[in-house]
Amino acid sequence: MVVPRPVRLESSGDSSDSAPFILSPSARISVAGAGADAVARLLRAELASDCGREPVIVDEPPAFGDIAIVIAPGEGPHEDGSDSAEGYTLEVAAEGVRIGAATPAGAFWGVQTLRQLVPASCGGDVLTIEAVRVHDHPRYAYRGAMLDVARHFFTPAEVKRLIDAIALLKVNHLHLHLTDDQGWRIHIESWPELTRVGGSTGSDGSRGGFYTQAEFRELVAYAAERHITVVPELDMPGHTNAALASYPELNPDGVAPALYTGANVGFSTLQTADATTERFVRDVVREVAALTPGPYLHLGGDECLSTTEADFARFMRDAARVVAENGKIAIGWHEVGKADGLPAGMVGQYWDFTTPRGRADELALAFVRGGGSVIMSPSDVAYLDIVYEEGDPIGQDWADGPTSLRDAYVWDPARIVPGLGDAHILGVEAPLWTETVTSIEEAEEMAFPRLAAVAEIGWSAAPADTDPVESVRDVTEFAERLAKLAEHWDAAGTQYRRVPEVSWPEPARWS
Ligand code: TNX
Repeated sequence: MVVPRPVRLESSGDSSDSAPFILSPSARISVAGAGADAVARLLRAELASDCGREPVIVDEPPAFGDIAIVIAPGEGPHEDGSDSAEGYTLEVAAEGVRIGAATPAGAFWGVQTLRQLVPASCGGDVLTIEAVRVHDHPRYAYRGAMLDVARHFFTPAEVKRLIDAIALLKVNHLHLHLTDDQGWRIHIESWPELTRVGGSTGSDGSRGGFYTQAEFRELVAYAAERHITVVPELDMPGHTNAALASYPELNPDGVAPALYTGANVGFSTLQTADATTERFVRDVVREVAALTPGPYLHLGGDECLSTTEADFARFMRDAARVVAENGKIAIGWHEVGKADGLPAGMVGQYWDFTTPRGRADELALAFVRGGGSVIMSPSDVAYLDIVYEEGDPIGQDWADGPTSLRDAYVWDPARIVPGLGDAHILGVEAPLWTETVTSIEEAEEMAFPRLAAVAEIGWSAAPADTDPVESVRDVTEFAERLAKLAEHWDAAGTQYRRVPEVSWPEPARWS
């Protein structure tokens, strides 16, 4: 009963060693190997907040009834004889619980599986976990969620709450869309007006806000502790009205426009082929790269309807080279595939439909020809801001909406762009745009349960070549696992949409 579905989960329920594990008050967490202690501390914090238990952590071999976390080469699950970087094994038996992994990330994902196996109502005296054996590793290295903090701003505390919720689903990248027409959300020391002016408001005149560099570093560190890499996006040369309103010299006509709080796209552009703009790009990329330990920096490049094709191509090539000079791998929305001379290894993010329209397929493949790879975010199934049902008050419907749980679950990343298979797909990402999403509770309700569907597509086994996608994605079976997961969401206060495909747990009532 785990989401994403593990590669192998055997219930030991019918065998002789079927007795469940009982977490006694004297149980300890035994750690071995570099990084095991940090994972154990997170497990203890989770057991404390989920179940009111705080086992001691010991650096000695496990005794009967302990939870062991062992990190060492060869401890991961073996596929084709190699340790998988994020894989883990988990055994739950009467004698104890044992998580084995070759890396701390693997052990952390093992802990997330264990959390889901612990009954959500674990606050009582006896905590029992059914006996199982799990052998698990991800399909893709990149499993992402995106939060648009530019249209509506979300505080660091709110983003942390989302980080906790996505970690449970083994999502390992959080893409923050930091800049757009409606707001600039990351402080840049060398261009302070970007946040003073450009960060002062948001969509529909909502509260503005921005992250100081210290806050941003702290957010990145919080995510990193949970084995989640933050991917910062500075969207350019379009989607830049907030920057243009802050500095007149970035504008093609040299005049700063008013701040923008509407929901149109495609109307703004930086002045390209210009020394001031070039200095701006170098400065913002340098400062954000310095704040980012992760390998990626996203440059946007979508919907540049006010930039000529030639200016767009030259601008994206030059900006992507600046990212590479700063030691980061550039990511761009798939339109950036129009540019020649991109740095080798640049990553494209595909956001057209599951049936590619126009040149979207060709533009995605351009990144592969350049030695890079592609993140799949097909908007008709993976966009979390699309309405669940016709008439929903929150969300948009332009991407072939509504998008039901079934739509979000029954598709495969390797069956979208002909010629783009798993060898060149870095992973999947579900973006949440926030033109109409005004609070973190609303954001969660748009994200869950559909993000769980995309997380499973990113982690769990692929359908065999000749099999239909449904062979590994049975909505009815997924719905049963979601109903269990929702008990954990309820316990954590995570909001989710009670879509009709799932028999959700009874809402908690006042007694
Ligand atoms: C398209 S997808 C956009 C965003 C909007 C979103 C709304 C993409 C790369 N750009 O600017 O917020 O649609 O669904």
